[in-house]
Amino acid sequence: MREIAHTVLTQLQNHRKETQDRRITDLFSADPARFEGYSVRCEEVLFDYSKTNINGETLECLIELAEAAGLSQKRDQLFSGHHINVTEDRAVQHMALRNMSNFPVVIDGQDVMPSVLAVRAAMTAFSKGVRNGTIAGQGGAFTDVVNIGIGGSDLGPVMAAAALKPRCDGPDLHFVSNIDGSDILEVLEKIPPATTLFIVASKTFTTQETMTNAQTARDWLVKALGENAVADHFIALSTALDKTAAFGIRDDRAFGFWDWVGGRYSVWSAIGLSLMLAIGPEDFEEFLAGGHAVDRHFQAAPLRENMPVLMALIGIWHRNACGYGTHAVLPYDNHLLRFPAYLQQLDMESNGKSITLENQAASTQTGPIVWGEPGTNGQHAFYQLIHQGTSVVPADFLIAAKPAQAIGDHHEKLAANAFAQTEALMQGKSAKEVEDDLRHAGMSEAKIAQLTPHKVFPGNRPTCTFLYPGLTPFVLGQLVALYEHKVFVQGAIWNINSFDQWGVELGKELAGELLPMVKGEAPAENRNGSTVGLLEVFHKMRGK
Ligand code: G6Q
Repeated sequence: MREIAHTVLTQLQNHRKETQDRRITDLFSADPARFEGYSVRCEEVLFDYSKTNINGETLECLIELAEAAGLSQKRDQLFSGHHINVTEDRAVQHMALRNMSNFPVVIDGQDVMPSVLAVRAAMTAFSKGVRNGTIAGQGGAFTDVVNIGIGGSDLGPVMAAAALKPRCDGPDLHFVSNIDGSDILEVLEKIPPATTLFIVASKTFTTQETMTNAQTARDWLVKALGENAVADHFIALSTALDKTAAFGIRDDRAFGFWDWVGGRYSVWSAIGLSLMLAIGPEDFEEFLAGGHAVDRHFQAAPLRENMPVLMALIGIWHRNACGYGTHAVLPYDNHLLRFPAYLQQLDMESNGKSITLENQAASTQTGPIVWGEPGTNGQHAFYQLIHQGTSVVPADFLIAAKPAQAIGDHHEKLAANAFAQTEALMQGKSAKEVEDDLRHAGMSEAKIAQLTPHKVFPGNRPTCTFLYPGLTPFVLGQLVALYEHKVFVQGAIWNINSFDQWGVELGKELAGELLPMVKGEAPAENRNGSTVGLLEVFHKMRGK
């Protein structure tokens, strides 16, 4: 963090110290219009942050921090194609993929929109062909599609296909990501080779997991249908089109993208083809349009009304002023089952850094641990800690006004639970309230004294709520883009590079060294005692 921003951060931390005992409920008592003042709308999405411990002064300080960190200039650099991913010397322009305007997007002196639109047109034509059966496998129209990819080449389509499940009217979609053989075997067991399309989704086309799974799928298909079937049954999504041909994939079945699309930002690109096959090109365009609407909002709205900026600033308050270490994402929307996992990659791979852009050790905490599960399931599991544990966990709640599938009063009950949890977390329950309740229930004074401390809820725990009419492709596009820009704003304030991921490399390197030892082809030399011991027992357990 740079000097000036640091000074403002210290002010913010002092402000926190001074307001340590402030109750969120008191902020509501002091300001009857707090909901209006501390909620913001962007198209279909309402973001309510009134149940956080933030007032006008806090917000002023946070906005000052964003300005001191040069947020507006950094945002301009992002959208104008600067190589802000400095360690990889790349621009960051996934927004071009959802650019629904007629404006050019220039990267390295060239408008990339003609290539973006050409790939999208090719994806659309291919999707239409597969969905109407004019593009078919050797046994006829494709009934099943298997996306083989991992990390950014998996999580986006997996999350979005689950989110939009009621819209999935194309071939059945399967995802294989893990190198664990069970992942692919369990899919291969249930699909018919003659009507299955395999998508090899890999930006680099070198990732161990994906290339191993792709080769296994290829061998399986060749065994069933012969070598000639590969050209009809395999397609690729990659930036390495030279490598896809070597695998046996036809040039017109390889859908490209570019190095300015980071893996975890690639669901908008050709990597989204499995999603497009499942929901159809029109819905996919709606998804892009939702993302684009957020891009326009992020660029134009004043900071005080800018949804991703506010999301980020609230996160900074919680992380750097209040010292909270984690952030929970709690969708009251079963279709958002994989959204927390998606956000884990987006946030933790982007901002889990400790070196600044000036090559200094970060002097403040950076990205929090992101986690979560859909409600109401979580309520019967980990919410105990959120309500009464020693750690405060700021949480995002997400809920649609209308259900994806209506039945009885399920949705009203779901919504009541979501709103109730945010109330309970904020209000808590005092010892006096507990005692009154217990007395009213006729309990003895001795028992009341023993039980009361266990039934007290400290409250004052912050939550934000996202409310939207229904989980449409447009709304999903908005939600994803909102969190993307939130992560960008936080990275800008922490002065780190949110777009590289060197931290995933060392483990890969060591796995490469260890493989011959695991296979028993090389002795376990020069390793630490634990690894040597583990390898020895591993081989013994395998009877070798
Ligand atoms: C994302 C990361 C990472 C990447 C996977 C798959 O930002 O870079 O999750 O997406 O490692 O990489 P490939 O697409 O190259 O196979």
